[in-house]
Amino acid sequence: MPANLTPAYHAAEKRYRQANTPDEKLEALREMLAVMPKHKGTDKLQADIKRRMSQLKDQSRKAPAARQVPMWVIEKVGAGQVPVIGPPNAGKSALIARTTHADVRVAEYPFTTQTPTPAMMPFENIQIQLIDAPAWSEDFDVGWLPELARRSDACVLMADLSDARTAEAIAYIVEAMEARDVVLIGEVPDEREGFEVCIPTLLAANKREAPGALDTLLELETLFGDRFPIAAMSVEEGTGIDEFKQALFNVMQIIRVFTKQPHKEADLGEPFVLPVGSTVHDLAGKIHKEILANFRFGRLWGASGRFQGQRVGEEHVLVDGDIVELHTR
Ligand SMILES: Nc1nc2c(ncn2[C@@H]2O[C@H](COP(=O)(O)OP(=O)(O)O)[C@@H](O)[C@H]2O)c(=O)[nH]1
Ligand SMILES: [Mg+2]
Repeated sequence: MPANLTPAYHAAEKRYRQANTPDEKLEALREMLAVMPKHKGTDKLQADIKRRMSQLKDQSRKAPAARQVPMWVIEKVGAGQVPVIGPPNAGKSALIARTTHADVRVAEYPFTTQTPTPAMMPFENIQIQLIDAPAWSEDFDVGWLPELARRSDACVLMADLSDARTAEAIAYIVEAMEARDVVLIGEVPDEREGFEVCIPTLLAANKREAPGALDTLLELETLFGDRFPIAAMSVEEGTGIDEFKQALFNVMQIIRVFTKQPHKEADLGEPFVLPVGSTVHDLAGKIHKEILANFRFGRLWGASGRFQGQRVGEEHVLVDGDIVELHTR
């Protein structure tokens, strides 16, 4: 049932999501509860907010000196920002070292990576910004990782198939993220309920050549196959890497669109990257606001057209690989 939440509620919810301390969070939750319409459609949300409030109160009783969590904000470049998260030793840094030109440390011992390190991974005609993140486990809580994930375009969750208990480690991370309102999921639902943020996520199952890996992979498929697409690979042997890149691109739900000028060849160099479902209007806006303001019509070559060179309006929905000629006044 639609809850018909007010702008005041959404403003308070935004404050909640951006709050840095438990006190700020509590304050924002109080406000959300106060301004929200109280009817059947919001019962679940009200209960949810009350539960979070009591959790926060519990927490602050246990740890009176709430420590500040350091924040990392990494400038987004390329087609999307994608942290690679997972338990220690899964091969997160090894994957980044193999797929990008970055010089990241790969080590036998856990917790080598302490700060997030961005690196560009080429995929066909685009670059995806991977972030090497610290390991996260029950014994080593990285408070700012959910914040990094929340601001990202997608996540890679990496499991270690050489570890028979990797499914537990993955479940721990998924739950710990969810407790901080970050829902890692393969396909983000259209209708969002509550105030969590859903981040499209690929489960990367590394070390598939290791002894016992197949059993562990089957367990992951049973437990998480409905929730995430799974890409099995061996970074060390260099197998499954191309499939991993393709699977990540699919999870990101983006399309690549090219533009051309009238009577000229299309520029098939660097595409414009847009979310799935974007229109000619969105493309024009991304190029220049003057093009948007003076837009007359487009001509389209590609899979979304009925025929090549078809005339299209602003509302035409584009697909991956489309070429668009924009005509302005
Ligand atoms: N057997 C095997 N070992 C791997 C593979 N990929 C990485 N490793 C090893 O796993 C260890 C941890 O790798 P690292 O990238 O530092 O893990 P991180 O903690 O997740 O960043 C290193 O000794 C790597 O050489 C793989 O595909 N197979
Ligand atoms: Mg590492």
